[in-house]
Amino acid sequence: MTWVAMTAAAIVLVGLAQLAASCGTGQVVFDEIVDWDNTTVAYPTASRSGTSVALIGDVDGDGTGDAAFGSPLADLSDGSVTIVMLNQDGSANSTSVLSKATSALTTMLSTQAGQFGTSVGGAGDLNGDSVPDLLVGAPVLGATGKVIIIFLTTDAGVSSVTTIENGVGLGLTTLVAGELFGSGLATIKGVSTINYATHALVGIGLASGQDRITTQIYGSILIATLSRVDGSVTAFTLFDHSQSGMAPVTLGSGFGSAIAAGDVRGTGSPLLAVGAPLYDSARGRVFLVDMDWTLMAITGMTIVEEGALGWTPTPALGSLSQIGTGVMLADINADGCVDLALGAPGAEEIGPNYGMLAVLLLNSGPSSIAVEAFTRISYSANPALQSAVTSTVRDVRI
Ligand SMILES: [Ca+2]
Ligand SMILES: [Ca+2]
Ligand SMILES: [Ca+2]
Repeated sequence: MTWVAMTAAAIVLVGLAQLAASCGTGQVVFDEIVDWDNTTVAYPTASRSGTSVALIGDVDGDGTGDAAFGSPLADLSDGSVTIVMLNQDGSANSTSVLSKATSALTTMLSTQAGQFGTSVGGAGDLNGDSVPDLLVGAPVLGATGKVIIIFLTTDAGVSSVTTIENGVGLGLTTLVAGELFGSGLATIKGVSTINYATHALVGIGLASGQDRITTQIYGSILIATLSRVDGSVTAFTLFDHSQSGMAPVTLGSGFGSAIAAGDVRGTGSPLLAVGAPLYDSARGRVFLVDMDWTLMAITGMTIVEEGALGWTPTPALGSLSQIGTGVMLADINADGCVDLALGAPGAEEIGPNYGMLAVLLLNSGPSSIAVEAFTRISYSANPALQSAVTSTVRDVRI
């Protein structure tokens, strides 16, 4: 099993292994670490490379899935995304950088520092040419932020581009200026009402989303159904703080900074994990959001934070840990129960560097969510990482 853990200085693929036991028990151990650094993948400097990452499918058709990572502060915050063709062992075979220097993106990205690459996502092929395509969030591009859908060629070039924004898939005034639309991106699988042969479902974060009644900023998420003919939005729902089920989200929490989806309860229906890393002056937390996908409604929220649900990390993460800057849901230990991983880039550490990745092994059911074991992956806790990890963990994806 391969993870991609992103840091500002290196990109680390971590293979994790564990003997399967009953759900949520046991210990996660490292199986393999593959480090991408500037000798294997060229990063733009001071670009926050690794702010986002996604495994996007097999772009070049060699049988191995490929990856993409964002560098939103590249080129004075115009941003870039690097597509990495992977070898089977997780090493980089070749790379392709998408930025305003890419002709299909020049006009869109040249107008301002839009932080293209703040989020990246893969929803498979969205234009019917069998090549997986790429979604990229640029949360300060234009007044409201945009999600850009990039139709890829097999050499990781761009065949064409479309967007999700006001007037393109959304209503003319769906998004309000300054909401940071595209701060997080997730592909949502397993929703019974979606025909995945013809459509994809994605969750998009608005980390500064406004309550539409009070105009105060809480953070929001937008769920969009995309056509696999041309990537266009065929339906969407915006969950701002004024909507039913959103009351637990607090002011200024950055809700929507990161999103993931997975069938945590084992009911056959995914819930969402939504990061709110600015909660409590940047302590951060994650909301597990139960959804009624037929009604497209939020039915409940479970809060994951230090000290809750049985997660009691030692040493404590501290008051600026920014829990939920990155989130991932996946069955990490292959025991049949979906687990949660969290990036906490400000977590206090023993040693010179802050930041950690928390792996929370869950044992959940239709009416309960419990953390039964947890593992700290960080500079100080894992000597094997010390040669690779020199800065903070932003994001994790499987
Ligand atoms: Ca490939
Ligand atoms: Ca395609
Ligand atoms: Ca599991």
